[in-house]
Amino acid sequence: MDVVTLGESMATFLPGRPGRLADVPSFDRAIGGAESNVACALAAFGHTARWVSRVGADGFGDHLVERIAGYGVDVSAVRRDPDRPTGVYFRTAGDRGTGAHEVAYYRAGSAASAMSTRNVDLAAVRAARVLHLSGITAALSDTCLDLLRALTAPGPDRPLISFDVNHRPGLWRTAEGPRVLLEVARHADVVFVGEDEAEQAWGVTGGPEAIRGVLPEPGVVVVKQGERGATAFAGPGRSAGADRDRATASRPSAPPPSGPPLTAAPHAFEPALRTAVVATTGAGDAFAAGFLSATLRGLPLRTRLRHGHLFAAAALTAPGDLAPPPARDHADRLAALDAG
Ligand code: KDG
Repeated sequence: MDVVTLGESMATFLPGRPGRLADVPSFDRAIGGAESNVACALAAFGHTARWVSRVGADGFGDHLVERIAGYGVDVSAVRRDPDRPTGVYFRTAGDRGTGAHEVAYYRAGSAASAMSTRNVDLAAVRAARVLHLSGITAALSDTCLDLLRALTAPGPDRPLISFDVNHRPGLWRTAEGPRVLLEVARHADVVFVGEDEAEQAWGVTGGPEAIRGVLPEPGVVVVKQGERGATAFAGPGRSAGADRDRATASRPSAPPPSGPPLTAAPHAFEPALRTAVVATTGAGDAFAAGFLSATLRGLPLRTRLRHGHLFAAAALTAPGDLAPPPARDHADRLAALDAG
């Protein structure tokens, strides 16, 4: 597998019209889940991707597994829980970053929230060049947090760990969330975090450099700066330069890394693309997928950011979380264009 992702997915109900949850009369069923979103985008782009999770033995569980498999994602390690339901959530149309955004989760006690080191196939999770995780899992339950800690612990069979902070204040049952997210992020090799998210969670206000300052260990830190763009730092973290080598190793069909070594580009900024935004939810997952795809292909840091933006632009123009990324040859041509 190129990539394995692990996390909860939910039946997602998208509003039929703008307005408060209290006023919206009808919703369309879709699928949501940060980690399965990443797997779907990568599989749609031609990578091998597996999503690992637990869902209920119910219709929404069937729907999630069938839809995610429909993107070409391997779902063979998804387990059904006969006693716990599949999680569900409703959201409004407003932007996540604004006060107009409302989310109603019905996921406490869900099948995925009971994930643990004992009921998840750890070998299937680790059998990848990249394992993508997110801070949402840390918030679901103590057993999920233990699982996350086990997967991010140093070890000989550890794949490259990608971690999207995904701070969801509404999910945390304690005030420990920000501290736990920082702890887990420090154990990862590639970290994605929003500039606004870092301020909200950790009180870091000094921009990308200051965020890198609180996350010196990961080989790569990507700071997403909303519609302005994104900044990536590579090295001198714990795995400087090693991320690309580990991610591209043992892939017979992968072209040899063609860009300069990461240490030649210790950081890079790329502006975001201008798009007619329909809904921002899922754009961060798409960005992570694009960046990871380019990492797997051994592309230089700036090109990774460009692929992140290209994938995100596709998701931004769809009402749900997911939109297929551009075809690979098209994305490569677009990523090679110089702005201006
Ligand atoms: O990134 C999109 C996700 O936030 C959405 O699909 C729902 O996974 C989700 C969550 O837990 O918020």
